[in-house]
Amino acid sequence: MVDRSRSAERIERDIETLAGPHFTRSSDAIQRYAYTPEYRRTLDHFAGELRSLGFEVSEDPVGTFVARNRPPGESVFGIGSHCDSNRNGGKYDGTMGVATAVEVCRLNVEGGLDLPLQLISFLEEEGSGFGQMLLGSRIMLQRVTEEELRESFRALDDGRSFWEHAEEAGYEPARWRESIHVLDDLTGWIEMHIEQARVLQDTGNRIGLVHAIAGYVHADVIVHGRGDHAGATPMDLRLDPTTVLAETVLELERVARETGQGTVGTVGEIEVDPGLINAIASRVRFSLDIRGPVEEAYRGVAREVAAFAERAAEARGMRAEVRQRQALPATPLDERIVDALETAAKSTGEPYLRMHSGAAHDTMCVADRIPSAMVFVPCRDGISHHPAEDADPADAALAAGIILDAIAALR
Ligand code: HGY
Ligand code: MN
Ligand code: MN
Repeated sequence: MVDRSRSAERIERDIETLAGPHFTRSSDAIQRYAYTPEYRRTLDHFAGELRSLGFEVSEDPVGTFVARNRPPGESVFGIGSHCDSNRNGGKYDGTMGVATAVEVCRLNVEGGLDLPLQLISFLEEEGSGFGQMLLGSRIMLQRVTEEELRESFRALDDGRSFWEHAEEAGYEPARWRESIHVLDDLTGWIEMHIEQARVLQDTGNRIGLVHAIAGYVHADVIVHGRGDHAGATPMDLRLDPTTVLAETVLELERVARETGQGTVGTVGEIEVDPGLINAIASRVRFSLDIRGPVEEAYRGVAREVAAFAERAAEARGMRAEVRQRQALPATPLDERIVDALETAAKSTGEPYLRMHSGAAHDTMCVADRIPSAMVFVPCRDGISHHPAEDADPADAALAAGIILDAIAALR
């Protein structure tokens, strides 16, 4: 029988350590991302924990973290998540999943099970470094192009390319295609993560067994207007691109609601040039994040809203460009692994729920090649991508025991 209170203490210790000043670039939120000292220290923290358990630690050609307790070529079961953060992140998104995977590795040793395991912590799941969500797992699954890595993907901090930053950090981006070999020996994959919504909390469940993950479209809309004086320019002589932004935000809300089927739409990034109180904008750029569990539903909303923005700009004598940043399909997960997790959850007597994930996860990429599933734990009031994010290490300890039992049963 797993001593869950000891597991909860160890998971909490890792989370609280990694919430310290050496592991975040901001004192107001958790902020760490690829090729920064804070992220390097986070990986080094997990490397130390895993080496003490006899794991061999390495990184793929661009920096995805890998640790395994078997030599290459031997089958292993994959566990992990990501430990980079949203730029306005909380302590638990991603990091609790990696800390729980490390706890699974500890229990595997202490319980004398010695199950073959490989822990992975994916680079840039949040996209906080280069604006490209799930970048490490998309690279691994060859869902990017070399041109994007060399040219288009640019650092939010200094505009330099991903390639340049990866080389400067000592990695070999030219070998990015070899990243796929991290998956070579995997017989399955389970990622543990906080739910990032409030379904588990509001239904009184401690564990979510995730059988599908919503797909998404990420795009940018750039509207070109004419920068004029805010005071001297009469209303009927203006080409003000912020009017198209305003109309499109409301149209996105209307179409997403009307479409339903779990479809959601968000405008999270807004840039106004020059962004001055007394100057009409010459250009605005805003992001579109459109997701849902039903592919044709959310992709339909993305098409409709893009066409709306172009028409709305033209009707006002301006031009709108819509550029897709990336898109990943809605992803069903592996029923056999979900069933094994359900059997393990049932044996604990604790309340659990089968559900889909509205948030994106690296598991969407891994599932393309490897039978995969996810385990959720509640986070308070569903708050996430915010420093007020809060979750209970006791739930993570429960998840660790369930994951270990499921892996043992799947052998
Ligand atoms: O935005 C997401 O779905 C993930 O948390 N990066
Ligand atoms: Mn996450
Ligand atoms: Mn996130």
